[in-house]
Amino acid sequence: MKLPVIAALVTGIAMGGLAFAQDKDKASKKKSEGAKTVTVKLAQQNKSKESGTARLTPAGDKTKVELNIKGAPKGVSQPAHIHEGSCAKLDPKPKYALSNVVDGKSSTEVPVDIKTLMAGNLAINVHKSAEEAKVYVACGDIKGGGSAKKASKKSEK
Ligand SMILES: [Cu+2]
Repeated sequence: MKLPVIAALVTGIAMGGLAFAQDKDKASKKKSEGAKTVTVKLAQQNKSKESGTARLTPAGDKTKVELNIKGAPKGVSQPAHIHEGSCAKLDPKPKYALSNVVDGKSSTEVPVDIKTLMAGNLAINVHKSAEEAKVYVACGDIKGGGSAKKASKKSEK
């Protein structure tokens, strides 16, 4: 006669745990709401013929930054950063370091949420090489790159 009671109790605990898990799931979803993936266009600089995109994907209080550069020289490691300022007027001191672009690709998780990135006066740039870091080859202002229209530019790859 005791068994059904225990069974009910166990089920209750299990369901309680499930509900808790779902709540947690909802909470984390809510947190990232309104913070969607943003694509920033990177334009060539100094006639580099290198251009492409930076995709910013929210990852909680961090942001994944993926660079895709067309026309990047093969096998060359190109430094990339997020700087304060705009491409027209860049603070030469990097604000956040990104992984070097190699063969046109770079992926980094920066320790700042996407809203902060979008709200800041920031730009993403790529340098020619470690030796010629002073030469900028591509740049994009994060601000203004966040329009929904730009996200539909998938044809570029
Ligand atoms: Cu830089």
